[in-house]
Amino acid sequence: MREYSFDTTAIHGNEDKDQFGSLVTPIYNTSTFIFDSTAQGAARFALEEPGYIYTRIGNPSCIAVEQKVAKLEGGEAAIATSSGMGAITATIWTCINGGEEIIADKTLYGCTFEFFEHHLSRFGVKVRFIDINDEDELKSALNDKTRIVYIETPVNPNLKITDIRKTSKIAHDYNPEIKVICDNTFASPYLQNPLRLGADIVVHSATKYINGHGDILAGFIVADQEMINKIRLVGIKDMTGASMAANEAYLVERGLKTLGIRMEKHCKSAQKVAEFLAKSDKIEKVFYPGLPEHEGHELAMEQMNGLGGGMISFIVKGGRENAAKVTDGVRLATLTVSLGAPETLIEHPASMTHSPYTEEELEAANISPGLIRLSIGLEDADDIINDLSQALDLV
Ligand code: LCS
Repeated sequence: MREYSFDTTAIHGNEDKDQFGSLVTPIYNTSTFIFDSTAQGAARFALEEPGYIYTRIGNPSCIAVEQKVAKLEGGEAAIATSSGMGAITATIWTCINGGEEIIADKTLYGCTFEFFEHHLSRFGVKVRFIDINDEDELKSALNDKTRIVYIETPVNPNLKITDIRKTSKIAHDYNPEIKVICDNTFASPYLQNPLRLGADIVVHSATKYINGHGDILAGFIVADQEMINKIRLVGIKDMTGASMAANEAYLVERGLKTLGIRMEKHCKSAQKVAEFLAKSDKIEKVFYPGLPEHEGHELAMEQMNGLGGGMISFIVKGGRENAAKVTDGVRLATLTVSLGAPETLIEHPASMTHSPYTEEELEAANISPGLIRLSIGLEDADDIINDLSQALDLV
């Protein structure tokens, strides 16, 4: 499916050039597309003739970047969405009915958790939150109502690693119709391709590494052609309307061209910063898949292209109060949520990204009150280390 290497595909992986031979995909700022005749309009609506209809269903700027992301993930097709939550909700709404069930890990991005725990339940969908790495727990949660097994690896915010191949096999052995959905935001397609490991659908917040510049919201869904057609016509067209706009597609395609070189630097610097943090006597525990002491280290190295990613979490000794001394004390790192930007970002998950979790749910999800999350940027690693070092001195 991918003719060239990752970096080459990120630059050349779109199939159509415009009639002027533009090097860069133009921004097709149009909400709708003109039909030559009523018969042609009818044929397009009936999906009997290829061609554009209306930007909510497809736009040439979006199709160009969809083709690239599909190839980079090893999927047949992709949909560009207005945000990561747009990708997640459009996919779930397409694949689930009232009375059916989803199995997910107890630890997830806060808004995904909130959607699963507090909103899907209003429509009669039950979500079973388990430790997805516990094989027995997974096997006993599977039943004839299960339609989706949902994983996020490395997980937001504590970088737990899930074995995509093993989890997909257990789900599909139970029932081949179950859709295994993997949120690949933290790894990016540069480090990990869940579809190649047995997952059925990949979702992304492209707000993060894929766009990589912290300036827009964006998302992607990648799967086989049949599933993508279904999600486009149900989850996107009718149930969420969460399509990507042409301006955003332009920026995402521009950012995507440098994903490979950016990820190399994010990972190299994160490894160095994690090794520094692991030596600090102010820190109780560091979570970084590239550290040999990380619980999922070996699996991560195998599943994630031998690299640990750009995200680090750590628990400061002394809980929430001392954590705030660090998050308030940094000078170079920026106190904000989100991740995957050129700037190093720092946040406190228990009070920010994971605030939808109750105290008990935070504990069950292994999100300690003293946990700090770092998105390592593209600055010089020594400058990031010096900054964290002076902030830890305040504890
Ligand atoms: N999936 C993961 C793993 C995420 O981390 C996020 C956002 C989303 C999906 C949703 O993407 P969005 O709609 O924002 O594009 N994560 C955020 C975070 O950790 N801080 O701010 C947003």
